[in-house]
Amino acid sequence: MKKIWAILSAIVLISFAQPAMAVVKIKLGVVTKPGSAQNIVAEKFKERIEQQSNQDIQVQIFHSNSIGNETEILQQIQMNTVQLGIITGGPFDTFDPIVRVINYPFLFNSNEQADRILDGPLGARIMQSLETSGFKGLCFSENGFRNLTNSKRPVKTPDDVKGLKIRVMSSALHKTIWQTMGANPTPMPWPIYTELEQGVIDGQENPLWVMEVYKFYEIQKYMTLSRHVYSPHINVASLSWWKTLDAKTQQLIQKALYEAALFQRKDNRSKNAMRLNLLKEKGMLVEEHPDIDAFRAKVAKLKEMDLYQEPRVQALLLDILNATK
Ligand code: EAX
Repeated sequence: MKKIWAILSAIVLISFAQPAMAVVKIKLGVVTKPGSAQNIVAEKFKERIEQQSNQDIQVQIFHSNSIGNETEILQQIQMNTVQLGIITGGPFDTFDPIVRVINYPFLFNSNEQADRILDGPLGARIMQSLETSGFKGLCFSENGFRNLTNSKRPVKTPDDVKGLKIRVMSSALHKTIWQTMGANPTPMPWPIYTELEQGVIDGQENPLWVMEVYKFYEIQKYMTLSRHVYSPHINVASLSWWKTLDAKTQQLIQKALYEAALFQRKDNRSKNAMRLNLLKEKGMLVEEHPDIDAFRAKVAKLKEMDLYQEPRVQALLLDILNATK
């Protein structure tokens, strides 16, 4: 009996001496499905943070539209009913016009350039600005360079785009880009397979992984390697939630998410050549050398448009254009 008491009091003492840290539970939202660029970041982050925090931080991933489209996920992050999101740049447009700067057409011409700008002080200005809308910007991962596909005809020059019904992300900028190119754009949230299949829209634009993972080769005959927009994910936390975390927890999360982003960018880029081959094997006809100068000329006037007239937005655009000359 004595022995039992001794053991019990030892247990009580130990548990008082080392109060268990309250477990931090994170709901993380992505709109796309497992195997997608966003999910690769989310899964890598979950694996790292749970391991690095000895399970004191736990992540539940909501994917495949289970908690809504990207705009709806962002609204839930603002309200702190969801804590983290790996979200494509486009739908941030209506929350803060500054993100239009990184979706500017033909802004970056290489992955290295995108990394240098986004990971540096210019990218930090975007993250800083997002706080005004209730987001804590943590880091960028990537969807990648976007390419046009359609079911109607080969596209090599802007003339070929005329009148094509193109689905674009929920973004005033993306809509304007395609209007300026001469197409007939319709903003529509993800996913869009059914609309393409039924011919409600003729085409869409996305990085190569999307055509593979979502099997767009089944319903889109033509692809143009237009690389017209580099499409980052902006990885954000709910600002009101973030402020409740202690500094150590914040650092752990920030570090694990950045590691996951670096892992995913590398992974995504390493697969592009293989994907291009696969899409051709599946029967897509690929225009590999479109007249980029002609497309670029069409959208040159965008920076003078209302979309960019807010002084801080205009200033950042000019700074990034200078830094990427
Ligand atoms: O990642 O809506 C879009 O076109 C996005 O690129 C989508 O989330 C696929």
